[in-house]
Amino acid sequence: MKKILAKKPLVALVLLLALGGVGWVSRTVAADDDTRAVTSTFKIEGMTCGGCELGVKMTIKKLDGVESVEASYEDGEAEVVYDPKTVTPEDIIAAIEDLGYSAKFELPKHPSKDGGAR
Ligand SMILES: [Cu+2]
Repeated sequence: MKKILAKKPLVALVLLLALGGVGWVSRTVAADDDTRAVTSTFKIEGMTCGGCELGVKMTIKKLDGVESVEASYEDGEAEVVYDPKTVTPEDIIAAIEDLGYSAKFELPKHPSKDGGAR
């Protein structure tokens, strides 16, 4: 009796992990299909130290649809990877301006090879 009880949760766990793995794979594939993350550079004026940089980074990262952010106060810019269907460059600029910096969207020099014309 004790043995069966001990075995069952293990089976359930293995099953759960297997199902979870399959779910994860299909979700990842689906995400590749219908989300197009883009990378944009924003020119930011007013950042003077690593604290500013961090503040900008954290603020942008909190926005829905933002995948990752790199900010540099020395370069006065932030590079943001985001899903344009969820968040727009305008939203990102507004968030930066809310912090008291001025920001503008820098048009990509090289249009992405797929979807550039859309
Ligand atoms: Cu600062």
